[in-house]
Amino acid sequence: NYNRAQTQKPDISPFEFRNILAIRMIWLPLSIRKGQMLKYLKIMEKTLVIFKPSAVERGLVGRILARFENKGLIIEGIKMMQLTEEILREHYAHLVDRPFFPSLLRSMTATPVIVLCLKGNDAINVVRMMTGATNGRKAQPGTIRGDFSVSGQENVVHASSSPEDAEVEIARFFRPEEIIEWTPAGIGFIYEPDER
Ligand code: IDP
Ligand code: MG
Repeated sequence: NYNRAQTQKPDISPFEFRNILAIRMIWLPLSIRKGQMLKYLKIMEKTLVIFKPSAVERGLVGRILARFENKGLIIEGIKMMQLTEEILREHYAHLVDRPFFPSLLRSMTATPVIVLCLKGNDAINVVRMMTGATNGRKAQPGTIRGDFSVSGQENVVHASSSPEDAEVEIARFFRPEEIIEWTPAGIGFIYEPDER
């Protein structure tokens, strides 16, 4: 029954909810242990990944996706789409004046791409580390770019580079209803309680 994987949200009356909230607000300043404090901070992050035309065209989608799944990242959004000049001028706004921008535009619109929203503790950093340096020739072996690319432009994946960028980029490529919040049934074997 795949519904078991969904986050279980118990029915709770507004009255009970207010009580729990009041208890938490008193308890929070009292809980000085790191583990207890962490429970009240939002440590699960979401990040945006794009499988570029260089990944789609070369049939690398499954292998790259498997790396993220193997790592324990949680897929909360995934779809195929055709990028346009308009969305790329926004997404690569920091590069529009660079001489290689027309070439980057052509490359990123050459085939449809696959966009993903991945969730995890410190997901933005974790995914960037897995992605490797921009230029595939400089990226460490073992990273996605290091293992699957030899080019500065045709570097198979995009990954958000900061929490601010991640938020904007997820909203740029997904409608809110396309991001599905859920928790795998086996989350306790991916993280310890204080890590999620
Ligand atoms: P990033 O993808 O590692 O975050 P950015 O500097 O944000 O790197 O550049 C976005 C994308 O633009 C790169 O992934 C790459 O495809 C392309 N790009 C960046 N610099 C160059 C370059 O010097 N020549 C060709 N393409 C480049
Ligand atoms: Mg970038």
